[in-house]
Amino acid sequence: MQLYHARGTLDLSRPVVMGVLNVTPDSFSDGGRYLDPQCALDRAQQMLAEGAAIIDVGGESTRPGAAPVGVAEELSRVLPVVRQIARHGEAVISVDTSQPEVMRAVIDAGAAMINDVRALSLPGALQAAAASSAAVCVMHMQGEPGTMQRQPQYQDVVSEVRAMLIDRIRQCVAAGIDPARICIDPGFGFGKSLQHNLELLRRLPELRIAGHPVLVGLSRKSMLRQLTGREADARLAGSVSLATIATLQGARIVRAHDVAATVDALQVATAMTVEH
Ligand code: 7PM
Repeated sequence: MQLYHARGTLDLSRPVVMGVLNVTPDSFSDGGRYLDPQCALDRAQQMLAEGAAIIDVGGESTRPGAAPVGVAEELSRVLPVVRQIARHGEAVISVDTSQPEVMRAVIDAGAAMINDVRALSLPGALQAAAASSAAVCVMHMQGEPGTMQRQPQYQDVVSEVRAMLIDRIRQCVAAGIDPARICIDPGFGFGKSLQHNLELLRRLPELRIAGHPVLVGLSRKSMLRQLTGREADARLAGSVSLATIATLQGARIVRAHDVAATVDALQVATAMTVEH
């Protein structure tokens, strides 16, 4: 399996790690540390050395209850960082954004992929992605970041997430996005209770849609507080366990803060599933 992006193709015959680079002042796990482009570049290079295949740069905090960020503010955080990383070589850069203006600017600056937790639903977002050759990650979310965790409800979380993703893929393709550029994500923690998250993980194979790699983000998420009682800075073991499980369930891209440990886990899981 492969994913086409603006700078080439990503080989997904084995699962890969997408390293998280938060350039927000208030991000829950590494707040403010990588607002400076040089610090961000150092961190990106460290994650690449640890085996990350993609660097995911995010300038809008999607934390439940977070205040929305203006486009100008988001651009001023993200663009210098994308430029700096792109200038230094071959990293596959993904940008976590919902704003078409940000999409156009970062793709111009060298980003290869758009990771939109709103699944290209803002006006102009589908068109902005279609006008480029960037890969897109289409994620499921119920509600909006500010309120999504209040009372998430589903009849059948897996079939509802699957139906939404199929519908979104169709709209992406109708807008002119090559299907080979689209990956899908159930959106763990985005309008989901612990039971919903666990059911999605248990039934992840049912979410496979032919030709579209599955991306998962489980790293340090609050489901690990519910499962282990631990705060965000002590969820490494839980995160690595979830990454391993997701890989065994068919995920091809694993979004993670702790790249080295997650790469090891994926290598171990892959050794069992892929012939050596
Ligand atoms: C609070 C809640 C803070 C959630 C941070 C987060 C995903 C993502 C994020 C994901 C994709 C985090 C998240 N999560 N993009 N961006 N999939 N595609 O844990 O699950 O970093 S933000």
